[in-house]
Amino acid sequence: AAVEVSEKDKIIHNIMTQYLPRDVDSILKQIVNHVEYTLARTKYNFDEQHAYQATAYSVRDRLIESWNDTQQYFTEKDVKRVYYLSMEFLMGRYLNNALLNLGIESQYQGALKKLGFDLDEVEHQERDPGLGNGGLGRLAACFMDSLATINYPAWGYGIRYKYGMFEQRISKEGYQIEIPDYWLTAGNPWEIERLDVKYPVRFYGEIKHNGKHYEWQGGEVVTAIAYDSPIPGYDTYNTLNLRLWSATPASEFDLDSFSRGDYYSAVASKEAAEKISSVLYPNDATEAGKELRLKQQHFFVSATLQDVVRRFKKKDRPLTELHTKVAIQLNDTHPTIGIAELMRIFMDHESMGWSAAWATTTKVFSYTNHTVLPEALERWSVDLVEKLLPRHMQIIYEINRRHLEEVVKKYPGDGDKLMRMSIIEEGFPKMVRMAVLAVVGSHHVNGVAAIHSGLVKSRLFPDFYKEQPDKFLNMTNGVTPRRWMQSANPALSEVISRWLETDEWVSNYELCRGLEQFVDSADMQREFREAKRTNKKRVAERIKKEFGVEVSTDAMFDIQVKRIHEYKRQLMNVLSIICRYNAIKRMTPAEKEECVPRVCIIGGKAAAGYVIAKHIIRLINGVSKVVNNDKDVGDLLKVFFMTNYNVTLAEDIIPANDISQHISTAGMEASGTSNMKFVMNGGLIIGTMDGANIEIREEIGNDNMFIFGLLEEEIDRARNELKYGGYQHTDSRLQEAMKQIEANKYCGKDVSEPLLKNLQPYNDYYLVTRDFSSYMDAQARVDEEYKNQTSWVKKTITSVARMGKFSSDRTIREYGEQIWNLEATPFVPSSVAYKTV
Ligand code: GPV
Repeated sequence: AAVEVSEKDKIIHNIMTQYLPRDVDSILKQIVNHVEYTLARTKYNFDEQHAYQATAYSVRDRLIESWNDTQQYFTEKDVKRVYYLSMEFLMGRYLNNALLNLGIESQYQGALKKLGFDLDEVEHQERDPGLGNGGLGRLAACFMDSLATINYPAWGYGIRYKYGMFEQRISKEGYQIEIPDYWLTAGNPWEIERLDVKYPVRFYGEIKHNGKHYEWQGGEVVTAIAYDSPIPGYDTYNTLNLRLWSATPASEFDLDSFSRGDYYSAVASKEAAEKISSVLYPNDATEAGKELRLKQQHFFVSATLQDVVRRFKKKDRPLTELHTKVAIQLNDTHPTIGIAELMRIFMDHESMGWSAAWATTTKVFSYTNHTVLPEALERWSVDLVEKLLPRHMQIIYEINRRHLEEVVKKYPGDGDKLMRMSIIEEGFPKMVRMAVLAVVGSHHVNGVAAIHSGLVKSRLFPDFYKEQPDKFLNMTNGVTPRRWMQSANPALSEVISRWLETDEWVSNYELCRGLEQFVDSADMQREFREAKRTNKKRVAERIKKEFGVEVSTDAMFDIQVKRIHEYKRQLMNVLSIICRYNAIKRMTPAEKEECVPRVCIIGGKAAAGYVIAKHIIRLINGVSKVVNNDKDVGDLLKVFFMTNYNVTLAEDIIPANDISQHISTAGMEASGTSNMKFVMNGGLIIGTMDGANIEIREEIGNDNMFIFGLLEEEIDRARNELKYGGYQHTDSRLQEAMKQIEANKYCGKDVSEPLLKNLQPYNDYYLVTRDFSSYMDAQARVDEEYKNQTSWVKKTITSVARMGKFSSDRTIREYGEQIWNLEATPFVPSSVAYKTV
């Protein structure tokens, strides 16, 4: 379609026809310009932090060019867009990712070198924005990278928390300490503040009927302000947007309180508005149930939907067609209030009737479930929802009434079914089940790995599955090879590209299958091992610096990094480490000669209020201290708790893994995503038949994994056996370890008592004692196989070659085709309105 070109457009085009040039000297000039004009520093004397900021601004300039063109192009083509709504985006650092995606890393390296800086060091100046807890937030970030790379029209929407995930420190005694993460201290060069993009969001108040429709009035109003970050794709000009909302006082004034002469308290009450976007709830897979959390949810969802509807209405057409241009993905139930909010907008603002509003709403939303743990399923008390969002409560009741009416029609007299399928849980207090609302209001519901999607159908929503089997899908998670291989592991990436004679695998992972034909090549084996050694050396240096302990790169690097949670069973890992320690203490010199040295690395944060998880951290630190200082052990075993695990630390240590642990009780880890990253980086997995481990095994083969433990279908029975006394472990190694803990060898009884209590048969919900022997057997196989370094490296090569399924590009294509109905839309300059390359 031809685009009209105005005189003004022509004038602007004539003076700004060129994109920012990409040669070293131009880039150098752009950086120095930002030092002087943006940072207002002298260009003759600036430090690394300012070099970082100026570099970031210069990269941002480029992204703004492509961002503007991409968005204008999408609008011109009137494409359908997906909006990914997530309370968490764990983006990690931007700079290196942007340079690699734009393909200008070496030019920036050159420019900075001329200025006397090392790009690597400059990149290390960037703060890691921790706007998420763990897997769910990082998945959203990988998805944004793939959406951009595949050229899908998409936006991310979330919250711009002032305080992200807390910084973790460890006290002298080995306890976790939480420090607030004020990540904006030095500003954020990647965001663009849009003071003109703002929406009012209301809370509390009352409902009036004006004869035509309901109106929500009074209460409190805050303003949501947009902060945009451009998201570049790899090897494409397309640039997407991540829009995060920040809360500010509403501009409308409550004249009453001012005229009452209550000036100071009126101002103070305005200040309270900012609390809404001030802090990320640091809970992983447990539900907090706090009023402020529901406020956060409605705040970002309401602003987002107003923004989406405004964009749709720019073209003159009925809102009943919204679903033809808009798909909204709910990242877990956190944004589910949006289903009621869109209904409210349709009916109360746009005068739509219920049926039309509901038909459209259910064609717009789809919902991803990320856990079957009952304690993580969000439920809000009816009282709270009624108070905070009175109109939404009315609408939810009406959604439920109509929904249950259908159920009654089909199953007259089946009260149990009605109770199970109701959005409202009857009880004291009455609760709104957000997951049921999400299922009822969505056209598709998906789990995040095959086993998990099965459990979503069979355990969480069996009644719904029976009625609408096609509504339920599996979308196995994936991770982006750009950040997790190309950027995090340049050593291995270089080897892969050289053997494949292309670096196209970075956006087409399946090409890595081509590595398999060389698996017997001694050269390739050597190069894989050299890359591994490079990565282990870097981590060894980090350990030396942080702990003052030397570790050998010949040792097996064994890593478990993830949020600390009982179901992830870090406790089982540390118990096996204690057993390993005891075994080493008993070894003869000849046996020691045969023993494979291990460096055990554990990392992760415990939610501040999760007492047992914090005890586990304390135990790990206690074991670390005893083992690392025991002269008898020497190099054979070293144990480190890596503090403050985050995306940046993950990028550093994952490439160094020989083996990684994904050992959740079967059925409890929905997918896991680090399991994928570890294998892509040339390591093997010891793990249970849980989450995506199962599909990884399917892809890379049973010989390339160390699988152990009960299967999901065996768990209920085993739990009952433990609980009612039919089973008691007899593993003498475990008995010895537990005795030592009981004798407070590793930590005080404040920690050892509650931990041991949890391991008693009637309390061992996570089946640590039940899976223990099988786990130890698997560990023995790991030791044995590691002795044959040739066969080991061959396993890692084969595994890297076969991991294509777990690229988030594959995942996002499946969402695009099966749920969102999107078309890839690469930018094509189609009119004079765009600049020329
Ligand atoms: I629900 N997950 C998370 O990180 N936070 C949450 O609040 C919830 C789930 C995780 C699951 O625990 C992982 O198994 C999964 O891989 C990840 O979400 C992404 O789907």
